[in-house]
Amino acid sequence: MATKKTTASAKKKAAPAASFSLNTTDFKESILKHLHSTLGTDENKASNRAWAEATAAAANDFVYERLRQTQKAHFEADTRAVHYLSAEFLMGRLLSNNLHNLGVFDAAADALKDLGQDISVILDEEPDMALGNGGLGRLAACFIDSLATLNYPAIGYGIHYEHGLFRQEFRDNRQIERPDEWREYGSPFEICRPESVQQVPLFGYVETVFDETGNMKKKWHPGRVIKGIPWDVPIVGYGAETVNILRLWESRASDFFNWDVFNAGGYIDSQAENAEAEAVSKVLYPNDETEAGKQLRLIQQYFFCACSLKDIIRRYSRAHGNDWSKFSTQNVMQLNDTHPAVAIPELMRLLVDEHDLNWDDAWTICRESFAYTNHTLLPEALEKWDVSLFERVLPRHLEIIYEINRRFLEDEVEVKWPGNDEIKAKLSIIEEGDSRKVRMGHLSVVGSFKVNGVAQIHSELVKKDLFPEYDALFPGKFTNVTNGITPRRWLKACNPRLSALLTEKVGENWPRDLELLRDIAKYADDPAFQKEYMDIKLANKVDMAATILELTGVEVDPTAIFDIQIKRLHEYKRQQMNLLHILALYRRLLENPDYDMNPRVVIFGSKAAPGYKLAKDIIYALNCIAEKVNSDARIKGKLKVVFLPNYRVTIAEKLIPAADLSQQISLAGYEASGTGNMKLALNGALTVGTLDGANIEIAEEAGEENVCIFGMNVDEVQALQAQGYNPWDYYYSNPELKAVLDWLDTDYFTPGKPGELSSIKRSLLDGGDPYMALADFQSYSDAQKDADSRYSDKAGWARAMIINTATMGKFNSDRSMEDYVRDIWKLTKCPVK
Ligand code: GPV
Repeated sequence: MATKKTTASAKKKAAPAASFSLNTTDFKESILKHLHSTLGTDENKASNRAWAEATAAAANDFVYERLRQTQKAHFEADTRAVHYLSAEFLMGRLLSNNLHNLGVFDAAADALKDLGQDISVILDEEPDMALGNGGLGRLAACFIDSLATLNYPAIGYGIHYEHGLFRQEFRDNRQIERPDEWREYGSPFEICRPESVQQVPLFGYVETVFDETGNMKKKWHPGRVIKGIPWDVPIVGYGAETVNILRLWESRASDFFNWDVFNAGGYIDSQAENAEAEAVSKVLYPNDETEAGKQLRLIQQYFFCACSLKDIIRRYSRAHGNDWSKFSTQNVMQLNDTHPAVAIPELMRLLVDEHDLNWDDAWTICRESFAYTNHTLLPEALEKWDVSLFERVLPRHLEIIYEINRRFLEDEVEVKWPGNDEIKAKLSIIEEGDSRKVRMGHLSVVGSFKVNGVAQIHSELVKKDLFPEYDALFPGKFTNVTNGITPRRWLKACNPRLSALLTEKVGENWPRDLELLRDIAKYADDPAFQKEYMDIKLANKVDMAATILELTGVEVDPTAIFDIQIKRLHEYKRQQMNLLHILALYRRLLENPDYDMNPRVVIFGSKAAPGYKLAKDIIYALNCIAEKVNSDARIKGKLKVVFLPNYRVTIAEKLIPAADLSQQISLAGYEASGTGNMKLALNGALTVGTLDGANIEIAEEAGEENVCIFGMNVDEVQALQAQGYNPWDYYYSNPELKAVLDWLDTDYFTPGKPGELSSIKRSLLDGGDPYMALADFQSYSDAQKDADSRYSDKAGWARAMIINTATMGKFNSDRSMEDYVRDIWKLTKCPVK
């Protein structure tokens, strides 16, 4: 990273975070003014919500001013910009983040205090903006934070879902889903921009026509048109020099289309049309890493891509008119996975059909403008659309895809591998077979100038296992950018105690330059510093224990090991292996109440996709096991199990600062990167992890001795798969493993209802254990034992935690952004004022 070599002392003298000042008195006046004139209430009767909105409005006075300055600077400089196209942005709460990035958090806290209000209570009013499922959506949120912080011209484009990820409740230990209502009464963090509405055509048919000069043209007669309404969420960079925007599209029925129906006497029908159009942005698909193949999802994807491209073109044309020669020097579009891949044929359609470019020129522009990030190798996540569905929804786009494919196979594949039909079938954007399909990953690779994976090992596997022929055909197209996280949200704001200590030691610039934290490594063996650091960890655990009690009624000991697995529920992430280990510990304690282990609280936070049966069974099992274990007096509180309901960004912000152990236990080769692993390590937790995704790089940075690595590596996994994996071998040869699996068939955890937990055992034995939990079980159990004995060595443990915090600089998402800028986007900074 560019700033790595800057000395700490130079950094300490750098300008403070805020580029303007706002003292407590000003802030107080501003909050009162907004309470009166924006909220129409007064301090004697204001609800917490009103206080929160008034505080947001006070902050917005600055945000909007910086936004205006930013837009002016970008327009005047006419700079190249990146457009981050993503179906998900998992923003979490915005007020606390904006106050931190504006540099006025303390002023706001003091102002509210003077007004008799507690800022933490006020901040708690805000619902999470959960317009994403998990890592992919949260990554997008971290990236736009970093882009604004680094003064890069960037826009995030996505969908303004009315309902974000469902709210999770437990009923009789089972997950039930309730609709998320993040903006039931509006949100103070978004601005509607009716002046930038876009029309989106859908369905219909394609007509071949000839223009005056006899040229053949294609004319799409859409069956419907819906409109996209943009909502802008200001993205405040740290220090608030740049304020970029996240532009989210809301769908509505198109006025003019509706009037026809209305005037024809179809008032009632027109209401049905409204509902259909509004359905497009109504709800986020809750399937993480599985493609559903549903029509509405394809329409969602096309909807936000079509709106975004027209928006980009409108902005471009304002400066460059009909001169398309600079389009790809002014614009780059990053595809966050294949969800926005339909933007490629849409840009072709706009250029060829609507702006009369010839195919070759249009294709050159496309291929110079798109870049694609792959986030998984899981086959069930690689999107494929039935040709018949595509044809119905987007008939012209299907034609364009066929033409892209025909030229690609004839001009590129045939030239490289003449007469090789097998390779052609493999590389074709169309999958042949009983039902023909459009392969969105193939389309993304063919239509982009760069393709990146999200951690070193993942990027290697993308080349080696997923797209080897493409890598041979397009040398240099494939690259890596390791993911990152914003240290503003994931350390400064969420862990104020540790942040204060770090600032005291290395100065106030670490939230920009996380490499500065390396400096604290020199205190790793200093008993006084160790005490300060561990006192903070304990205080965070005490807070967390209170939250656990409040949310679950379970009492936990803050001095116990807080062992945390927080992530979506997936077989490949292997929560079921953690479950087996809990049963093993419980069994050891029952057999020997003096079994030597530190008290441990195993904490889960996780949502299962509503249709993912086994994932929901695992949640159910963990809740049942928790009930039994937590109330079993025989084990004297040495083991507790907690499953926190409705895990989300806001819960993560409380849990991560309180973690001792970070469970990152995916089968090697399956977790593309992981980003929770980075957040937990930055906040001091030791990783119990496989050599998968970014765990490998975390271990490199922290040093092998400061993580607990276990299990098969990618090569060993692939070798075992090739040789033929038989989970029964492990069942019969490991008595403890057999005992805990058999336990699941009894009614021990579900009194009177034997067999209720059997699906987990079945999936691991009859089901073939596709993610090899049984093969890694013993090694996992050993690593957990190792972690336990290291926890007993207080000084050694403190040292390891400190080193973890000190060495996570690489995982600053600012570094990820600089990597993208250097290797892919080629942007230049545009300082504002
Ligand atoms: I594809 N990821 C996700 O959260 N949802 C998805 O639909 C897909 C990928 C995740 C990966 O699983 C993580 O390993 C990765 O860290 C994250 O994307 C961000 O790259």
